[in-house]
Amino acid sequence: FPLAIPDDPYLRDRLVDRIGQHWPRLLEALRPLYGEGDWERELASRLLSSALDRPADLRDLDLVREATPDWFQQSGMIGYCTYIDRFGGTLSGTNARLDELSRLGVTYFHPLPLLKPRTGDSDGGFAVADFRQVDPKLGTIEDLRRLATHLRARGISLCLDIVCNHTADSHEWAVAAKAGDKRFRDFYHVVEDAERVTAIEAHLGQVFPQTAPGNFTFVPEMGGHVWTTFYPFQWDLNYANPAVFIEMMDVLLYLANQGAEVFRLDSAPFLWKRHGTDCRGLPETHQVVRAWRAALAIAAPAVALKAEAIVGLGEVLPFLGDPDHPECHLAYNNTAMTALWAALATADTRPLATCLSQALAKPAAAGWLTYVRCHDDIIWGALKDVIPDETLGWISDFYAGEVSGSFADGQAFQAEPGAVRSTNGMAASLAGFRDGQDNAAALARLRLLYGVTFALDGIPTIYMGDERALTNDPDYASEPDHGDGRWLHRPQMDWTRPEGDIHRSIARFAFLRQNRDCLHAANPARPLNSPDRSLLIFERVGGVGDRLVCLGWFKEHGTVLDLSAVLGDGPWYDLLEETDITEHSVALLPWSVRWLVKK
Ligand code: OTU
Repeated sequence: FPLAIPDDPYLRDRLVDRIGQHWPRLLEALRPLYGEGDWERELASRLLSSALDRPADLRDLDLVREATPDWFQQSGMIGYCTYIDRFGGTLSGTNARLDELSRLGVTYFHPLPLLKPRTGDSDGGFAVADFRQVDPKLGTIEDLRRLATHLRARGISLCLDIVCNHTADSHEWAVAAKAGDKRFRDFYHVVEDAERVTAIEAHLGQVFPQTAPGNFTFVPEMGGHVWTTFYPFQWDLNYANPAVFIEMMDVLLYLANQGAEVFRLDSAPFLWKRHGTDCRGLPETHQVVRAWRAALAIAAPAVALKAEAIVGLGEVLPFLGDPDHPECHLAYNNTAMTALWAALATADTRPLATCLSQALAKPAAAGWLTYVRCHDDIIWGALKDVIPDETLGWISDFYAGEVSGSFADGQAFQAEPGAVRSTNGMAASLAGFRDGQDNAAALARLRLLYGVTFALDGIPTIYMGDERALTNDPDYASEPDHGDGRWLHRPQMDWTRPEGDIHRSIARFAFLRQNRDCLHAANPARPLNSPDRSLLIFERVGGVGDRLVCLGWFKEHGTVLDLSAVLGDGPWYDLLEETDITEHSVALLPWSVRWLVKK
């Protein structure tokens, strides 16, 4: 370690050990990228000052987490995700709504981006103008600290987005770069030659081909084309510059010291660029993530990293690293989510079972975040290895309501030419819920998706409003800067909407997870041989003989199936219905879920 460690009792007791363990890992990850150099002293100095600034209560949390490294794998972990303005209006307004979270058993709260965004369109806050200030419309950094403290007092961990791939074009680094500051120009990728841009583009995909075509934006002040994978106002950071790594590490540590306990690494696959490749999930990207993990293990070990990589499982798994090279603690199990919707449209659960089997490849110490919906579109391409393109195209049409007999009330979103259009819409709407109609079937479908998700291994995360079957926002485009079709499923929370059965069901799923050994993430969901393609069966088996079998029936007609071959000896007890099953045969209502345990 290149610096003397100040004589401080906390540092002496804890930090020396942590540095001894993790500093070599940090260098091992970064030296292949940056060589040996002055950046090492700068990195060490930022780490030390963040460690010194860490508030006493968070230092205590560090100790607790070091003693319980499986904290995010525990069965009682339940998530909730929302935009602050849609949910509580402001950060202090959100404080007043925390009982709503506790009633659902929530222990992990992910408010979508809340740092100071650029003015005008900010891609829902994913174009950050200042990583150390809160959006003034939502509150102040003190309000954020207060919210984190209140959440922690309830046993709820705060998850914040780290928009690490890009900054807003109005971030001070971008402003300095535009003013001609060479140091900050190197924070971004600028390509002067238009032909070179074309050559690089030939290897790249497009995320928003209609609303933000291409991956470069010509910026006259920069005298060239700035790399902008997403919107033109989101400038990709240049991680080949060690100063960028250090600044973003400092942002992580700063926000950790405000009380964040999980970081969602937004757009993680895109961090490193190498001309002539598709620039997604390059090995150097993984080195960067590994280095952040080591830095946190030194200065804020209570904090977990979550990869936001909404791609095929083969590209997601590397973000969880391996025991010798840990990366993120958590990743979204997006293939399971996507396959769940595919099963609902096709009544065929086999691709979902395949995705669950493949997800067993996750390292034991890592965890999934499982979910039914989020603030983004459902990207069908993530299933290209398990479902043929033609069927994926049909499913996309199905959710856009373009297939006869479809129950869904969603919309298709942009895709590259020839690719399957993704899907927008609130979960309730995609399940067919329409206000003022008989919604029994739609509610059964929504409950089925949540019931399966809550039985999987991972942190099941509720997307705001799903607990009240909140539907699409049909007028989304009338709000300024909300032209992007994803605003269809980012409505205002309607607190007057009756809670009803779906709220009761989700709260019950959450309650039943508490302290149930077999639902700890160390016990993954293993699909069992199903006698019918519309039936998903998987088991969770705990160390003390505790076993839960989840049945998901994805068909509009009920059935009775002899499951003795799969279930083994009875009698069984249905935890959700609180009924005994003494026969070999199990009855399944249309679109239903059952959680069985041995009586
Ligand atoms: C993320 O999503 C966010 O979730 C989006 O809301 C942002 O617009 C975007 O980053 C830019 O900050 O492509 O369709 O594999 O799937 O990063 C959403 C990762 C996205 C990408 C993901 C991106």
